[in-house]
Amino acid sequence: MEHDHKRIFESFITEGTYLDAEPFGSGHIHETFLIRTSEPEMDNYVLQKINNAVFRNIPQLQENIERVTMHLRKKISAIPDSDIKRECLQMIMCKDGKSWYTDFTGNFWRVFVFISDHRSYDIVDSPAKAFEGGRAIGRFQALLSDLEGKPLYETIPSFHDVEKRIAGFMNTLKNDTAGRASEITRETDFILMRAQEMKIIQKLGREGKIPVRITHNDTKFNNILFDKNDKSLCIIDLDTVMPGYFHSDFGDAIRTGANVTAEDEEDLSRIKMDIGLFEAYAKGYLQEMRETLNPAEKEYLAFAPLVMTFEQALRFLNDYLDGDIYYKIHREHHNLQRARAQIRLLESMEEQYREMREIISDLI
Ligand code: ADP
Ligand code: GN1
Ligand code: MG
Repeated sequence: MEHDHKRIFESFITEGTYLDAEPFGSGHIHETFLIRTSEPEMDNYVLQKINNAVFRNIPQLQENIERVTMHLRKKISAIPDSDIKRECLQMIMCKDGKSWYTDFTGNFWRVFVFISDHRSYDIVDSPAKAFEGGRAIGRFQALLSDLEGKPLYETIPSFHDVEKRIAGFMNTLKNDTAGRASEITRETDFILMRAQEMKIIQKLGREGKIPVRITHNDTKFNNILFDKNDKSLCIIDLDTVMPGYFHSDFGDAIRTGANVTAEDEEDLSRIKMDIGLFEAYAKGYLQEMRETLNPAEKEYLAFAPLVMTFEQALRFLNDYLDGDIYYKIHREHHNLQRARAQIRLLESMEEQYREMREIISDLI
């Protein structure tokens, strides 16, 4: 459906004159557009049609982001020489006083200031970038550790609850609504064989050994924006900032930032976790977070990428079984392809797990 981007954009309190809109970025969830303004000295903007099948409660989602960005803004602006415009995501209010706009067909829209002159990476090609990414995520977690007020809303309930995801997968498999279960028996066996061991972080969480923190929960490497010198600038995609375990952020950044290929690489023989990128990321992360992590968090840090890669394989496979209803897909069988790539990546991590553990224990 064609939307009137100009009219929607003009419902927000922006500066500059609408020039044009074009689809932007490679996110899997929202529809994102870059809005250019006519005046070169004015900001450009990002307009997003929020995926409300994924995020069911828009007021809560938006309230979380308002609180988080306000807190980050306060803290980052107090840092000497900070460039607040580019180091902190800025959401723009709508003329009716809310931070989102509802169009006449019931779609929800929001606007951010476009972070100018940034780089983002779907694949990381140097330890220096991995180190910077690690630092950025560590810093992000540290900055949010003293968010005041009530807990953030759980914008997607049980988002990284591996136990629930496994149970949900069994159910999807049984119902087999899209009639695809028989195509994926190898992948299903792979998942089920590992189901028990992947629950360990959650079990330690339940026992109170691993604490609930404020985490980003979607630290795909391309959600870290860099400047032109490849220094980390800003963490975006704040929809899932909520209570969680540090491991989810560490693990997901390794899953995406230490894989030498794309997340959906078709040639499985090319997929590998690069141990040098892992080490560089861990160094950056621990530089910021070494003092904060408790012993159990440290002990299970090296295992986190395996859990997150497992979870992602499971989620892609589950969506394939469901008939591709959650993630944007770009071709037939895309979710199956993605799941296979994650399975191969997990195997590569398993092959290198001893080394991963040694690296973390040397760094701690
Ligand atoms: P999704 O949840 O669909 O991944 P994101 O919020 O991550 O949505 O946005 C999708 C893409 O849009 C990002 O990967 C990034 O390239 C771009 N993007 C989002 N917000 C901004 C921003 N404020 N400035 C520049 N680029 C942005
Ligand atoms: C989605 O929004 P995006 O594209 O950064 C997803 C992540 C997955 C990722 C896999 C809210 O991330 O959890 O890990 O795709 N986000 C949501 O590519 O489900
Ligand atoms: Mg994103």
